Amino acid sequence: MLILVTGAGGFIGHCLVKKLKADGETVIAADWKYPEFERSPADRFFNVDLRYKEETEAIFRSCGQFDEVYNLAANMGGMGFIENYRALIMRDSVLISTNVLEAARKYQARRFFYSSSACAYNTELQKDLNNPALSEDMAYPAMPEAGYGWEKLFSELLCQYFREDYGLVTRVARYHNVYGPNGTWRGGREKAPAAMCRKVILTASKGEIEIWGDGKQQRSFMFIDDCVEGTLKIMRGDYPHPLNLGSDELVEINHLADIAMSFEKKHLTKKYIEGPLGVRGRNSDNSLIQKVLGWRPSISLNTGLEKTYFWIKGEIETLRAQGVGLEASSEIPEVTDKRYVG
Ligand code: GKE
Repeated sequence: MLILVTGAGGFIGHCLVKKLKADGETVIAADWKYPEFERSPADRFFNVDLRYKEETEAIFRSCGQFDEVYNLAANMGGMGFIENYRALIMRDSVLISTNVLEAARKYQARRFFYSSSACAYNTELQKDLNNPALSEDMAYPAMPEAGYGWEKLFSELLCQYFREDYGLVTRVARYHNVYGPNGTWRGGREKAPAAMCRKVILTASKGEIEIWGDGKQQRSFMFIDDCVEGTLKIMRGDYPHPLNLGSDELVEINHLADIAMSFEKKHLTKKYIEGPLGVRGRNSDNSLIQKVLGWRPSISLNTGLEKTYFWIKGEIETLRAQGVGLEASSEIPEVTDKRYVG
């Protein structure tokens, strides 16, 4: 098949391209940046800015009719980023989502996939610890994560209306905090799993690591291989409405840090500091995806985090050998690239 993956310079997009190439597909990649850690195996890589209609359409004009379009492009990151750049994220991602969807319609793509997020869920339902897992109907009445979450809901609805009004076959997954090798692990856009690994790796035993908040926040974290496999399942299935794609293995951030420490038997103390917290508790209810697609994630947090930990450790050793200084503590990213604020 001829397949387009936007956001192919990002973590999940790049891993999806690798899987599709391994399956023997013809894969066109598009992003304003190349993958951070390794070369893209795509048959062609359009280094374009999908916020602009012309640049987006040029891909479709040049490649012809796609069998599948996966729109994973967005300006996003972990809480350190999405809490500090709401206008930027919402403006950029609404433009990207709209341009890619419209081009897919105009050039008659056979199927369209959009990566939504657990941040689309009503935050009022995520205020308690040991909270109920989020099922798909809990996005409305709407009160999603500020900025980022509203763009996700907007784009979900746009996919629904393009299906209803134009007959475009659209599929939507709500990703729940995806992590793994090749994921961003420093610079401020990283999410908690990579952040905990980096902090533990860069802190000598008996030292201390910083944790935002009280560490009692709860999340579930889905390993990248499960995310890629579930994405293909949803794209190629017949269920047209948004589906959770996440792990239902609930973990407290304090315990996430303990798991990271266990890999090299480090005993570090936790220093609780101010930071962007997001919701108090969030988990994925996987009963609907199991019912409609017979699918559930298969990689445990311990297994996935260990792979991630030692991959990050390898990256750190490579950078250290190049004389790059590295910080354990998290930073809030300074967005200086002019395209982001253009
Ligand atoms: N990133 C990060 N870095 N989070 C930390 C840190 C740290 O050093 N220390 C503690 N935390 C806490 C955060 O305060 C938050 O309560 C929890 O870990 C998870 O933060 P996160 O992984 O950055 O992001 P969230 O799960 O809150 O939200 C993310 O959800 C995804 C979908 O599930 C979003 O930022 C998006 O990346 C995405 O929509």
